[in-house]
Amino acid sequence: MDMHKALKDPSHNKDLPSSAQSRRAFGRSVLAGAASTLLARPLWPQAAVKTLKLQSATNRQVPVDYVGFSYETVQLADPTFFAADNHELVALFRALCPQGVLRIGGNSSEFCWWQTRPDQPPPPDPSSAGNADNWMPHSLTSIQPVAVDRLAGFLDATGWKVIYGLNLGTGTPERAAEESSYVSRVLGPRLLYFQIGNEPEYYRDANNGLRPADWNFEKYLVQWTAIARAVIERVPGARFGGPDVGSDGSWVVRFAQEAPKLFPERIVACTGHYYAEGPPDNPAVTVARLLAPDLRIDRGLAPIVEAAGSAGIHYRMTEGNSCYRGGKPGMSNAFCSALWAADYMLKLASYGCVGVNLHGGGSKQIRDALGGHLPGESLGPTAATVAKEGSFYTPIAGSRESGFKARPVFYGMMLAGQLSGGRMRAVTLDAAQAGAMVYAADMENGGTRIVVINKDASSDLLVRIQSRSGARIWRLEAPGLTATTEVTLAGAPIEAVHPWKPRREERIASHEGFVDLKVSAASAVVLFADGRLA
Ligand code: BDP
Repeated sequence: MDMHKALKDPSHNKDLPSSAQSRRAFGRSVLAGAASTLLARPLWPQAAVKTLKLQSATNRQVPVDYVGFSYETVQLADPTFFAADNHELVALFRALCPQGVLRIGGNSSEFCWWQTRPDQPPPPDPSSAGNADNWMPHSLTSIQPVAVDRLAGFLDATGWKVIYGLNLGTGTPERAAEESSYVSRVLGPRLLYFQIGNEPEYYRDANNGLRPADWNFEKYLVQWTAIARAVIERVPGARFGGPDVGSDGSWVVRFAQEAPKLFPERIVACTGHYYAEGPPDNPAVTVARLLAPDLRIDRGLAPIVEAAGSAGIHYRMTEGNSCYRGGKPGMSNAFCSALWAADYMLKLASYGCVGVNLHGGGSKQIRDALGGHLPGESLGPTAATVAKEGSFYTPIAGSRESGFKARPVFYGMMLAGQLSGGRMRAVTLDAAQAGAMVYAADMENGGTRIVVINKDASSDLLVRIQSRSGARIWRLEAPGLTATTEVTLAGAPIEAVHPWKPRREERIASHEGFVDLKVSAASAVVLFADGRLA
């Protein structure tokens, strides 16, 4: 797999959905209730209806902590951010998931240093300082123990756990040992595992420069091992994930094969990142491409999940989003990113990935992580206003002062999260329709849940599901693919100040052994069947 790289090549071309498809005119809004369902059936032109086919359950269990966020380590420089009394942020984390995973890392993890005493001198300036062509942070930031104390409270308040990134790029085994010892003591069971280094295969790239041009996996593993050993000396129970690559799947496979032999029982996950598109200032990065089929996942993920499985460990996509280099205004912060995220997260679950973290945070933190660059800022008249609230791709925008809000992509994550805790079932439609994606899972309580995503902005999607009993549905809707406001899930916005609950939960009755569902153009649905579907 070479996911991120393929994206970084602007010539990469995907098949675009046939947006020219004519929009089917339906005389009225159907399926608002059982009665209208019965009446609606005859209005549907038979040829347009797709029958959904469910196969038996797979062995892909979607963990309850499947969904999560990824933040820059530099976010810890403000100890009031991940803090129990940051109530709005706590509320939004809890709204997404009662037990999610926060991953802390990113480029800035390579430029943060652990400061235990106020008089402790900082390490020397990094070589990136003052080099405008370098896309890594240009200065070092100290992280104080108080940030980890507060993080513990934040994790208690949210019910979340953390994957904690240590510095390989500019760090030392001694500082990593100090930091990990404190982090592990204070976080205890809230700490899932450490990672060491962020996207290490890029260190040799000219715009990164953390290591010379002869940097390779062998050299990486030697340096990784030196830090892991130092950590284990201070934290006897330490666990690790890695290599947290940007894109190079061959590093993941080698890590899965070699690291567990060096440290038996201590390596719990293989990890990597995935950005659907980028950079934002490339005109080829468009909404249409974001929503087009993305074969890199289909081609790339299976061998990695398999390599992890052979090593007895899991694969987690610890970082990613719709567009690298901070996201693209009008796309990453718009409703299309919600439909993308729901599809992306569930597709990964269907391949046996155990979790997905979407990256975000403030514009300042992401700009600093990118060497002072945030290319989306100069794109279009509203970009600067959007950036004031947060990076373009962040699922949660805002600040303690101004309040926090869920961006559209958050809604897509929340929709995907409805299958957490379930066992995936293979599911298909009997005839293809551009932009139509379906996922299903059997839940422990006996019901089956189905997510239907219609990424096509010009055609409604009509789906027929075999079911003798009825179902409830929640719709994920917005005024259009590029809408940045008025996004709702089950008729309700997700707000930091009120706990989210469904406002419009539609019921569909079964009619002659089938449930019929209309998924409007550019929208998605989660269907909760009353029982387990055959
Ligand atoms: C990833 C880095 C992260 C950046 C992100 C981006 O890990 O720190 O913020 O790319 O490009 O490669 O937006």
